[in-house]
Amino acid sequence: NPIISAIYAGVVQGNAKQASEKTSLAIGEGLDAETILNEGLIAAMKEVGRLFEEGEYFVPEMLVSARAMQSGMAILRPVLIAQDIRPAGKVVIGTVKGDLHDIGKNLVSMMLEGAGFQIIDLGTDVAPEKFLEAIRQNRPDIVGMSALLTTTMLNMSKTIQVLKDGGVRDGIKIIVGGAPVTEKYAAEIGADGFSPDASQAASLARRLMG
Ligand code: B1M
Repeated sequence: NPIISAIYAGVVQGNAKQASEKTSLAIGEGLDAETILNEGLIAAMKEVGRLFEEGEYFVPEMLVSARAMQSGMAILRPVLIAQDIRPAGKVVIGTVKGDLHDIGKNLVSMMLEGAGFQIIDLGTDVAPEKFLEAIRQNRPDIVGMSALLTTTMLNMSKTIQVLKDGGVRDGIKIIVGGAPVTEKYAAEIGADGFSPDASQAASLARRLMG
């Protein structure tokens, strides 16, 4: 379908106007919302992830594409909600306590949204108790933690302990990332997954959903 192709191209090229206008057009033409989502927006973000992993796209290109995807999502979301189309899963995400860096976390959120997940973003400087409360309230499938400082990285481990003590650890999958975080550290603190970048975080989340 040429309209779906135009949505796809709008997102891959980072053209937010094209992505949102063509999404409106597709809805107006009566195209299926799930098709617009899966073959337009999500397929395009998958391609953006691939281009990033191949080194053709860098963080700025990925951010611009993610914004284009979000502008299409903003138009499609009410239609999806009205049709009760289920998201791929629910994710609670935040940057851990003491840490104010949020560019990487936002990028991860956008890639997860691009992969069809519903995102509850707790922001930065998120205390372990705040993660716990958000999990109790929202019942997510996945909890994501980001840290950019070697000092705040330790709060990932503290948060996992608080989630264990709060009795919610077993019902969720925990994924972690951020510049100082490694696969080895993730395993040490008992996280379920680590991803070095936003694009692989989306494929990791899909894998963890089974
Ligand atoms: Co800060 N800072 N900073 N900083 N800052 C670093 C991290 C630092 C490495 C710079 C340096 O000294 N070379 C250094 C940390 C040293 C260390 O701990 N080893 C540092 C420092 C020291 C500080 C302050 C302490 C400086 C000071 O005040 N003395 C201070 C701390 C504030 C605080 O948090 N309490 C501070 C402040 C700031 C700014 C506010 C000025 C600003 C943040 C603005 C913002 O985020 N809104 C800032 C910035 C911009 C940086 C650098 C330059 C860039 C970080 C960034 O956004 N990268 C950074 C240097 C660097 O990393 N080269 C630095 C781009 C982003 C897309 O990458 O965040 O790595 P990243 O995310 C990636 C992956 O890591 C991964 O996917 C993302 C996309 O591919 N990922 C995940 C991230 N989270 C994930 C979660 C996942 C999965 C993957 O699952 C849930």
